Amino acid sequence: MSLVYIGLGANLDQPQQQLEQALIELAQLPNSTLISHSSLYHSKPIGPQNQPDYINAVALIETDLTPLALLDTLQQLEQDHGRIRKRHWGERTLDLDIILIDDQTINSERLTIPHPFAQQRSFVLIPLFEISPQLVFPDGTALEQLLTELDNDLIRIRD
Ligand code: A4P
Ligand code: MG
Repeated sequence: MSLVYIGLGANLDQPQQQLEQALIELAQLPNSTLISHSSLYHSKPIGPQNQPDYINAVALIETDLTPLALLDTLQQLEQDHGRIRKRHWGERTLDLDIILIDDQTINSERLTIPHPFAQQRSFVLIPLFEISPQLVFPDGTALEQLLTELDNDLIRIRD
């Protein structure tokens, strides 16, 4: 059994509804339980600026799936949301990133855990702080410390 934080993002095709639906689907993942999730947040795009603003959130699940089985399942969910991968860091109907798996570090061809950019991204860290303020990354960095170094440029839209 692993505790897994999942970052959700969307900026196309009614992104708020995409995320609300994705949270329902995460609650129905096989061999898994949805423990909690953050509010939804508006955020400015990181990467190419000529794309719509994002809606972001973070969810915490408990799962018996292996990391790669979980990745497969999440990628299938992205496909079900009609995701077309247009460009790196570009627009998408649903992006599901695995942020953390327990205190594991994974560097394989398909999976990097912790997610390589999580520690720099307010759209990950702020929702994460909402559900797990005491969280410490596997390298010993406290989430609370990261947030003191970061602008809070997110707007919370819903509980
Ligand atoms: N992969 C490796 N590690 C992971 C992981 N921890 N979780 C591999 C999920 N996938 C992981 O991902 C490409 C490959 O990464 C997968 O096949 C998997 O094997 P992708 O999401 O399909 O590729 P991408 O479109 O290039 O996106 P990438 O690199 O994942 O971009 P990000 O980091 O997801 O960023 N701005 C705001 N405000 N909010 C956002 O949510 N998101 C992005 C996308 C850019 N700007 C944003 C946001
Ligand atoms: Mg991704």
